[in-house]
Amino acid sequence: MSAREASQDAPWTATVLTLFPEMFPGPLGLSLAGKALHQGLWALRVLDIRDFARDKHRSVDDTPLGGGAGMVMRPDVVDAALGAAEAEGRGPLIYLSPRGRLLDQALARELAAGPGVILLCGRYEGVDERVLEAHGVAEVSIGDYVLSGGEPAALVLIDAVVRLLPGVMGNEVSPAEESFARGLLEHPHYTRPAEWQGRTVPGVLTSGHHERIRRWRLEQAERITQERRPDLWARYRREQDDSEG
Ligand code: 4FV
Repeated sequence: MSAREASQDAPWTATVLTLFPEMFPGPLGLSLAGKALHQGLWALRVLDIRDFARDKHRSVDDTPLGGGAGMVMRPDVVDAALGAAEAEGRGPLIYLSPRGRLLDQALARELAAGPGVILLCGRYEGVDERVLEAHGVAEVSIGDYVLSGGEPAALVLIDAVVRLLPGVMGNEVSPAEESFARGLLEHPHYTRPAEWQGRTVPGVLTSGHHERIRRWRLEQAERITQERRPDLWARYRREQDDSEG
């Protein structure tokens, strides 16, 4: 079997470059993602960036040119690590950073449709710009706030993608995925007991009338999206208008 054939039926693979390999798989080793990992429905490779340090002090960072606080990860060390990852990894090269494209359900679906991802986790103030340019690294952000490292963002991205992989969530599409697939926030959820602390559940949910239940849930998802995320609501309306032509 050729390398190409071997790679073809290899599972979706996350290759992670980090200074804290012990952070992985972490939460991805438990629950849905953990079970899927042990079933081989996806694979995780973790490379320690410090293993690519050259000097006897195994230093991976240096002071920022132009002055300023903090440290910057060295281009030569990150370059060597990226080279190794590209040799064995699969999928797009992604640097987790607040400058990146915001991770959303559409991007998670896009990445799940590919062979995997190679994730570069920064620390300190970040990585020397030249090595990002040299490798054409894409940037992805999980939100407009500053983390102490890219690792938590890598865990979030992998979790959002792995649950979309075939066989991971079984064939039932989760309501959450369904809502976001429609570009809406989720409708409220209820379970037994039907009365809790004097609080009842909307009658339609115990009516057994599936079409009414489906309509009620859509109305709720639309109402909540309009109230809480006018940006998503505007996009949803636009897509509706487009689909109605
Ligand atoms: C981040 C985010 C993030 C910036 C400097 C790591 C930190 C440090 N990554 N979405 N927000 N990264 O804050 O992805 O190196």
